[in-house]
Amino acid sequence: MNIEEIKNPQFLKQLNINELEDLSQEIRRFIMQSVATTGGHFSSNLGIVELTVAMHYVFDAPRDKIIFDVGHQSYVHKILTGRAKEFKRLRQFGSISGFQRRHESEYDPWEAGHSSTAISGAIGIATARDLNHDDYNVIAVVGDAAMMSGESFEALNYLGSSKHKVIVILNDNNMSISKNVGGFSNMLSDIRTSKQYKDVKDNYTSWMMRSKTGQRVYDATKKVKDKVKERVLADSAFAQFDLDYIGPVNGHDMEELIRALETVKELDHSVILHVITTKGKGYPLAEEDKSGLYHGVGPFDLSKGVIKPHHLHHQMWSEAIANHIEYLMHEHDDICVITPAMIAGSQLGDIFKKFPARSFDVGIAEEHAATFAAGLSVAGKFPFLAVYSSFSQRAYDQINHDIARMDLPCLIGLDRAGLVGSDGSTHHGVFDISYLLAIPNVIIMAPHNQYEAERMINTAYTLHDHPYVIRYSKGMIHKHSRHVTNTLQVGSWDEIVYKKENKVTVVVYGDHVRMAKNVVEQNNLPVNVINARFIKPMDEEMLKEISNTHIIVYETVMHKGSLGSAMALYYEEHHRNVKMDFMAIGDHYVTHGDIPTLLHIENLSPEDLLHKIKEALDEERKS
Ligand SMILES: Cc1ncc(C[n+]2csc(CCOP(=O)(O)OP(=O)(O)O)c2C)c(N)n1
Repeated sequence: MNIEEIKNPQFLKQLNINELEDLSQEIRRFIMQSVATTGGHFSSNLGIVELTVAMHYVFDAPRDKIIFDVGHQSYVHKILTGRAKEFKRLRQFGSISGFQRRHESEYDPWEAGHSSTAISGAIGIATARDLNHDDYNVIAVVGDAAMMSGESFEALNYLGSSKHKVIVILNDNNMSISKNVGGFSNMLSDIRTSKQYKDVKDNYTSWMMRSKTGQRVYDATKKVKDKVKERVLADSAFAQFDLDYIGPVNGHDMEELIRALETVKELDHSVILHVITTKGKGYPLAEEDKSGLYHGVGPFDLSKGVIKPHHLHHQMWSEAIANHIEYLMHEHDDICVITPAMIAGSQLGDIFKKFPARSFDVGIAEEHAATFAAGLSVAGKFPFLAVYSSFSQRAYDQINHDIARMDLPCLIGLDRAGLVGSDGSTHHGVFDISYLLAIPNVIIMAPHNQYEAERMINTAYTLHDHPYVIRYSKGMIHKHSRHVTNTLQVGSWDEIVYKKENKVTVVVYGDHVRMAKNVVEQNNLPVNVINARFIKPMDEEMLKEISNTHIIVYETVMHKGSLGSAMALYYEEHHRNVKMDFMAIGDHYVTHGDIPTLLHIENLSPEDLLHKIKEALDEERKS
């Protein structure tokens, strides 16, 4: 069958088990080929093919609401709901997102990108359904790692006492991006492997082979369920939440899946259906991957597999930061490293190998990660918490209430700061400056190259006086093998290009320093470029010095609460009448697309900066 011709999932109802299995294989091949061409989430989608086909066979979307937690594993769902043609431009500007999006399809009842919201959202929808006297199913599909995050637990706790039915499908592949961690994960492993479970499962499966839907199914299910509860799950988390549990079932066995889904559909109350899948199913390299290499991929050759690019002279920002932290860890045994489930993305693999006792992957648990860091700091350690800027939003209260309020020495590395491209609105790191500027005690830094980053890290460690935040982008920077050991004056800005007679000044930080310098130098413009490497505190001497020039503040963060807005407030408070232009993101969410396209859409491209500078120069010439 031509996968691109699929309009909606209705046709599935006419297929028999063999045909559903064949279709699953075709969809799997389609995903492999198209994601290897465009890049995107690879292994999670290969693992969920049969489960998604079976869900659309048993349920009636869009009437029944299927919510994928995070949404990165919704490709099969997108294909079955008429979006296969769009996969050629997956995650590109103007095309389909890599996550569920309500405006994209009536089959997407929910949106996410950050994890562990599906069960809460599903409970809300189910509650509204019942208040409206409607009758449809609400299904939340949640990965085993997303299930362990706090919001999922809060939702499960609530669901256990709610009368509004939600079907929670636990898609358990024993993997987060890399290996899943934690006690709950161990509990799931026990269920998967225990002999006891196997006995129960055998009974359960053989029962299911005979089952019919309706009251008989319910009664029988209840018996099995009670048996499962009694024999295996007496101590399990789900029983403690007072929730029904069925499974585990083999997530690659179509017949078993359909019977299990028909069973949970017939129940009159909420249930957890535990489905075991293999992440990367069908592509051996992805099946074996434990590091997360195949979780999200760029374009790659299927016949060769993903080859990690080795750049001699360049490196990712995350790599530069991790390398220097590792360098310091050799010297200082009080430095500890924490990541909420992002070892691979934050390039912490080497640190975890070399310093296992001082490296902590806490799972998808940003709130816990921040308060855990606070605890380490209180007891005399120096924590480095590496967290993606957008995911750090989860830990706002912990950074504020636990770290900053106690003014605890630590370093928070905000990775993927600024626009991130194809992951889109949920993932752009554009809010951190706005939310951090309001918090007392926090020093906010944005380096423009490796040496500056190292000096910032040294400063935070040497001074040991406050929480420091260092924000860096998804981009690449020049690589130096030598490390620097000196520090910076906190709050000092740097004159990259400066002449007293210049009437226009561009204030910029991070990656954009180089861009602004290039724009000014390549066009021979009489314009200052200031590297505002400390967003907080600002360099007041420099603020005074440039206050008689026309200032352009260029940032790729939300304008409200930006450095530009802090500067404007400073000048206002000091009664200085300064001409200022602001280049930043307006009051809207930025969509997905490659970064140059997004910069263009947001009027933040180098050409836009050049245009703004020329306007300012014209204005100054005239005045
Ligand atoms: C709050 C938050 N933190 C981190 C991430 C990054 N992230 C995306 S998917 C993922 C792993 C999800 O694992 P799991 O839920 O088991 O689903 P799987 O991909 O294995 O199917 C992580 C950590 C995120 N999306 N949201």
